[in-house]
Amino acid sequence: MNKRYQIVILMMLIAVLFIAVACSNETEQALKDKPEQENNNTVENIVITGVESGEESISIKEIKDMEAVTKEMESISSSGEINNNKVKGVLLEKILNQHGTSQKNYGGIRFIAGDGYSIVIPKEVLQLRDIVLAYEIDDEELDKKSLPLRVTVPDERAMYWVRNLAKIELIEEEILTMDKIFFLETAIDPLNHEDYTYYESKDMAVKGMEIIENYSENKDYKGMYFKAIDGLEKKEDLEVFKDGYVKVTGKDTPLFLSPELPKGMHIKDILWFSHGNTGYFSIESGFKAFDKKEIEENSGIYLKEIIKETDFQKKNKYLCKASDGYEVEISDEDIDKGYIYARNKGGYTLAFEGLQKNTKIKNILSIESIK
Ligand SMILES: Nc1nc2c(c(=O)[nH]1)N[C@H]1C(S)=C(S)[C@@H](COP(=O)(O)O)O[C@H]1N2
Ligand SMILES: [Mo]
Repeated sequence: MNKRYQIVILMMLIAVLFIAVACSNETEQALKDKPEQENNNTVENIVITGVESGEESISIKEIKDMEAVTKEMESISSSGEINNNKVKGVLLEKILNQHGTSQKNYGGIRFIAGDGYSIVIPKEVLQLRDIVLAYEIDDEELDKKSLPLRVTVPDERAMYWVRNLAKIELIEEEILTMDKIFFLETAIDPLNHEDYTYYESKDMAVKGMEIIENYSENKDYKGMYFKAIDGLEKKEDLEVFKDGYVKVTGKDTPLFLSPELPKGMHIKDILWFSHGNTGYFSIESGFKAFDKKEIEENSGIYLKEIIKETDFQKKNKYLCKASDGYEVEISDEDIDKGYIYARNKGGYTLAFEGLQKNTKIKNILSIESIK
């Protein structure tokens, strides 16, 4: 072998070594779900933000000195089981009344636990339910994980029963109607995909921030809303979403999750979510949630089902855009003829039953209501 060949082979070996090292680094750095966090049992005061004075703090002792209530209540577990509990504690409403306000005044209230868990109780639940900050359940002191208080909400899902309560955020109501929908599969395609290790599987995920920065119209709008295929509804804070990921390959997708969040905050099998006036709809989830129909030799779902499901703002005209910039304007009369199907070659098409071929939009990215 001559010298030149030896040098070439040596360089190739170095390159292979370099790639191998880079790859192993990458797998090491790949996002991974952390085991459940320890709870923080040092909570002595509950902080309440969003009150007129800005922020208040109430000690656990003060809460225990208030008038107690005892209530029998049911909760619904994530698998649909009903649990019966006798809870003793103080009504949230009593505490809020002391600060000159009521749970009915808010668009939502976020309960934040010492262990990193948090959840927004939405307006509809606040209007309807007596929320008790409990320090005894079934005539017993709380278990260690729940101390010092557990939020209890009758006849609602256990996800609202926040253990280890540390902070309460009162959220002002802000209403925006959704008038633009992005189709998630097309929308995320050009975004940066990161490796995400989910249990035993190596999947891909897109950072929440990327989605918001690229598509949301009101980027600072605080509240997000999620709806899953099974009907689960959930509100989440913009910041929590931006720091998290949407897993787009493998099990339970689209799945909202983050290595920093307790598993109870993950949202599996998302059908759609909204951020202010901007919605994001998963076509693949739509295929599971709605009946697929044979339409013009394709198997798809009607756009009107998506519009109905998402409570999309109806106007006189709709602008439909493809990922390559192709646009079609559709009248309110024709919009119900729209249907979406997966192309054999990949990607999704929006077509209109009985309309001309040029209204067919390959790689459908978005639809918006216009005047
Ligand atoms: N602090 C804290 N509270 C929490 C959670 C959590 O991870 N941390 N998980 C929630 C979820 S998702 C559910 S379903 C219930 C589970 O309650 P259980 O263990 O009493 O069944 O607690 C809720 N409260
Ligand atoms: Mo849960």
